[in-house]
Amino acid sequence: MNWCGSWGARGGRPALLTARAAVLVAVLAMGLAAGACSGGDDEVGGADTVGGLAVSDGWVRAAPAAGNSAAYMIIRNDGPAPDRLLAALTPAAARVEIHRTEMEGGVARMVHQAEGLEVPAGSTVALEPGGLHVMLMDLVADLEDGQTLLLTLQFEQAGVMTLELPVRRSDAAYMDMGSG
Ligand SMILES: [Cu+2]
Repeated sequence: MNWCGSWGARGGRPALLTARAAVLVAVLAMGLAAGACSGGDDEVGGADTVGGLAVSDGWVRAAPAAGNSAAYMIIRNDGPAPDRLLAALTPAAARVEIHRTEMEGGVARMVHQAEGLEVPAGSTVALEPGGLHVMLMDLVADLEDGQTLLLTLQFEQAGVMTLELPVRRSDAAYMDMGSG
């Protein structure tokens, strides 16, 4: 049993109201401590895994300090039950939300996915430019091409997974930045 993945089960459904801030701090601390988990035993075929979930092809858009950025990845649920990405956090940004970019009358609009992001059993959910993304707001430092960013994902069933994502320059992701 891998304690990285077992945290979610012990904590139940943690990211709720009054306990939310404290839990997120705990998740961050655990996520950082668990950094080795994502690159060690849990890495299978280039994907990071926790429970029945596998995350691959992750990257983050380069952006300047105090600005916004977005993280992208492929989440695959090989388990028998649906799961849900509830929250994410990184030491590199003051605030992190799950967003979906939608086109409305030719204008890109970002919609906060307050209920999180469902990953149905036996399916793959793609976070990619112009669609779903993990929004990183108020960056505490420049995110430069070639750097690595730690991103902790909190799933309802599978628990917590910390990814090391490469930072890349990209023009394709501009509509996910919320810059008018
Ligand atoms: Cu966004």
